[in-house]
Amino acid sequence: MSSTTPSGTPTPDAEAATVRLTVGQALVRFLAHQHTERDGVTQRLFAGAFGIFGHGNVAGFGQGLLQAHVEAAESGVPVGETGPDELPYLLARNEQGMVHAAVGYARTKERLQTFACTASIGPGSTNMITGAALATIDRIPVLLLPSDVFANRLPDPVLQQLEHPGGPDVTVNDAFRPVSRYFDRIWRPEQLLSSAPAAMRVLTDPAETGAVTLCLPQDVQAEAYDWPVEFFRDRVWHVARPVPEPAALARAVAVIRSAKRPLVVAGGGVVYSEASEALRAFATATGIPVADTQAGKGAINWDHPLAVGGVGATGNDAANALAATADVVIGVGTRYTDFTTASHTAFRDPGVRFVNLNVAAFDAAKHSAEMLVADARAGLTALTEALAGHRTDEEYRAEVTRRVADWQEVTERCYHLGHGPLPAQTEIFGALNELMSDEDILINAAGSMPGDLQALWRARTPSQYHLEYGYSCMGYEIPAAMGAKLAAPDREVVAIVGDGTYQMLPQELATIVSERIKVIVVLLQNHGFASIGALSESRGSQRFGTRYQMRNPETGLLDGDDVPLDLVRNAESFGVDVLAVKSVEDFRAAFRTAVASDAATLIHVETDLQGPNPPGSSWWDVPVSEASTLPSTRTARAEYEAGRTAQRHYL
Ligand SMILES: Cc1ncc(C[n+]2csc(CCOP(=O)(O)OP(=O)(O)O)c2C)c(N)n1
Ligand SMILES: [Mg+2]
Repeated sequence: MSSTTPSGTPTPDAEAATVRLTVGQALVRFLAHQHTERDGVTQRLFAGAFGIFGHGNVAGFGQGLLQAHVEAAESGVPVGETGPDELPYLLARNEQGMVHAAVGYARTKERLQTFACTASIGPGSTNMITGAALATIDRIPVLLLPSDVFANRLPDPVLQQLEHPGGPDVTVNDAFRPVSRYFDRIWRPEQLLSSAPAAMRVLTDPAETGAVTLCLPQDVQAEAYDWPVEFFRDRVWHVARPVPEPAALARAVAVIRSAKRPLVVAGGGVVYSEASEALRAFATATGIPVADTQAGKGAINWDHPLAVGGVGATGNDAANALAATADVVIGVGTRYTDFTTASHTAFRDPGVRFVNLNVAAFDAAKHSAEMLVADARAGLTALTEALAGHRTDEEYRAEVTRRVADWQEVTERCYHLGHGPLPAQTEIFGALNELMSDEDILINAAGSMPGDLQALWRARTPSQYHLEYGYSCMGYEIPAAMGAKLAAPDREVVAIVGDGTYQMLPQELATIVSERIKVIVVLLQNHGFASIGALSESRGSQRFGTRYQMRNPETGLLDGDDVPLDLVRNAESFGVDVLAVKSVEDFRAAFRTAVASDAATLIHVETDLQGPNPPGSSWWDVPVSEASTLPSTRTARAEYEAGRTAQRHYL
């Protein structure tokens, strides 16, 4: 029996009312009615659905998307607006890319809004696994809807079905389990009634969020059921700001008060919690310097008197010198990756202790810390209050000022090297830093860029610096820029990609063109892997296999001529405007042209493969072969063993 309006609004006899819809139709309607609320602002949880159709979803979830759209249009919803039961659909080009786009969107929205991603069964679905891992590692909410094999098993084995001889309920989608924070398979329609709300709870929980996966068998997607209309009522998920437990706060305060050389390490949690103001207030009041991680850069503006910049393996000398001698490290919203801890060599004071403020107990407990489980903003505000009157020594603060000033000189030099004949990429970053406005968004994930940016980028706002460095996934940048621009249409979104990254996942440029999304892509063309090439050389592997060269018939190796790949024409073929430059001055002009344009532009800039990169003072644990016939490897192994002696546990 159906007794609802098309929007799912309950009628007076709502208790008993049901509406007959397929699982695909029901899920679309359910998702359209989910909202988040934080600090009094309520918004839809799902801005839409990215998708690529195949036989697994075209007639199920896909039909649900279409029907909702047609019904909205028929009920008078104008073109370009979204009906109350509807999810706008965006056709992506690669399933991995569409998950990255959803992550880019959700991150720009501070995890309060996201996209659903629908994929066909088999390869369409497993293409999303890399994106799922990235989302879960980076703690960003995305809803993944991989299609799955028939629940009724009648036509088995269907196209693209894995047959596990000892387990007919095992499908390729089980590979999502370890990379999802919530995973379920909807074998029967009514399972959605409990599983869909459970999935929403995980998506909107700041401590648990990540990839949430609901596998949808293709026959079940098309199966009808009489749903209680209550299932489709507007729901609001209140995104919590847990406050610290008073006893835990007192313990944390006691440790901080005992410190002579405290240092804050600000991570992504500060940004997601919109705690920048609280962080600045904490630093200003206590005189405690603040270093940042890749996800936390910009949480404090670079020119705040107590901001010391990036810490760790790719950090700067100032932050690393302070880390090396800190007696109390206050980690706020950080998960302490090896880049932050320089593989457990950054914090060297023999008695160093940690106070970790984190919404996730899992992260708060790291390094035997005094745990302060709370929202970053609530926790920082409480700490500032409880520490009233407490301040670091003037001498320590003077040292901070001096070290930061020294590093800013290095930054200036790296920004204006005058390197030739091709520019160093640090000069391009200098130009970008100057040309981009405070609210514009810079996106990057992999290659030699993240290290340089972590050391050099002067982030003025928390939203300006969008580095995906949890999974450091080549190919994230272009689709993520698309997602970020959808989330922030009034800001310039600039994706920086290497030539290697570009070749891995350029396809969403086609989506960018078809959706008329104006992004700027800066392609740093250096004909190989500057990052892994330098790493290879430093670890004794002689840059083997890290340049794009033809196989040489004389040596049998990839050391022939440069591969005649033309990325300018390649990018043009997608329909984006392309500007090719070879100097910093021309780059500046090209960037201004790109900003002035309404269309997506890719700036192709030739840069020097060999850098130079900013000077590094830190260490990263990348094991070198213990036995080798190559002298370069043996030398590197000896250096590696020497480096390891600085590694320690924090027990
Ligand atoms: C999907 C993926 N595969 C492999 C890697 C390992 N990796 C890190 S950087 C890099 C090379 C990147 O080359 P490019 O994009 O040209 O940047 P460059 O190093 O030249 O700055 C590789 C292969 C990765 N991070 N992600
Ligand atoms: Mg390169």
